[in-house]
Amino acid sequence: MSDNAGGPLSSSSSPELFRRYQGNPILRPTDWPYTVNAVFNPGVARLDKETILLVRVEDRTGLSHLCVAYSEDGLTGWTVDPDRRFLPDIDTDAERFGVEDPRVTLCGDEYMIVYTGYSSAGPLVCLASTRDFVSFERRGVLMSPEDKDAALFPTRFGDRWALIHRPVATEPRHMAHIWLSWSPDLRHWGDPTILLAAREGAWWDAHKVGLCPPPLLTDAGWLLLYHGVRVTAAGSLYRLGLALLDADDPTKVLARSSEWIFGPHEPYERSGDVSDVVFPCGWVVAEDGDTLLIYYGAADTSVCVATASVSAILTWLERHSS
Ligand code: BMA
Repeated sequence: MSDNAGGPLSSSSSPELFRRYQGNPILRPTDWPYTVNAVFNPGVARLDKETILLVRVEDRTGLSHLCVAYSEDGLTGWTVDPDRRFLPDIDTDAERFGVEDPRVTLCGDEYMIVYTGYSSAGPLVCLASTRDFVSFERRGVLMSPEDKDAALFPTRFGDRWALIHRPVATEPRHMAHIWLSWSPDLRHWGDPTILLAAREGAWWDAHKVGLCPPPLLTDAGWLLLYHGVRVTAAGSLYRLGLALLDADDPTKVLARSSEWIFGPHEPYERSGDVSDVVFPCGWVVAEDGDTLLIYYGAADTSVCVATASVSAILTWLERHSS
């Protein structure tokens, strides 16, 4: 399977946008100081000149928790810190089967971590906050099941917070679209609208779409990276596409890529606990203001990173929007 398949018109586009780091995977289960099954889908933040990954760790019960790994340059020299962990509160139903896939947004001086709680009724959206990734404050359940792939914008719009999330509809055919909801206080959510609908038929993002990292403000608007799932005879294929929202009114979709721009290709993405999955939950912009480092889970097994140029992405999106 290739991430650059497509007609001649697309040959100059997708492959160059995201570049895999040659040292991938940057973190594997064997890097953990305790027994784990898989490490993947990390959220990311910058704190005190360090890149902090909040890695989803699936242990050998099958349940997941979150654990910090940090590095100075965001690529090499990772230290796994078992003293900085966010463990599921198994006494609450919301996190009964673990916590998964964190997306971290810096809101003022607090990091807001929107994560999936795996409840007895299925996945739901939870919020916790931290200033240091040592102590965490749980701020409650934001969306009831089934809902996941959620993240906050870093700023309010007027006097309301906005959350991107992904509920699953029962009709038609369990389609899963990306939605936007609003809140005055980060507790009570309403005014939901569909932001990006899953496409249909043979499209790469037919059936299911979900937000990847939190929205990133650029000169052209809010940049979104999202995953699209196509169900094939061999299983689900997770690939990535781009969209752009209006800077002042994020309900307005200015652009959406027609092609996927990144997909499973390397052996560590094609084979693992769940094959053919690339699943980013976080990105950071480097000091040059243009280089993006995108952190993703590969095949639900290891942590990888790819780089891209924000300006190149925006130029490409202008030409390849449907
Ligand atoms: C999604 C999420 C991710 C996972 C992906 C592929 O639904 O649960 O955590 O990486 O499936 O298995």
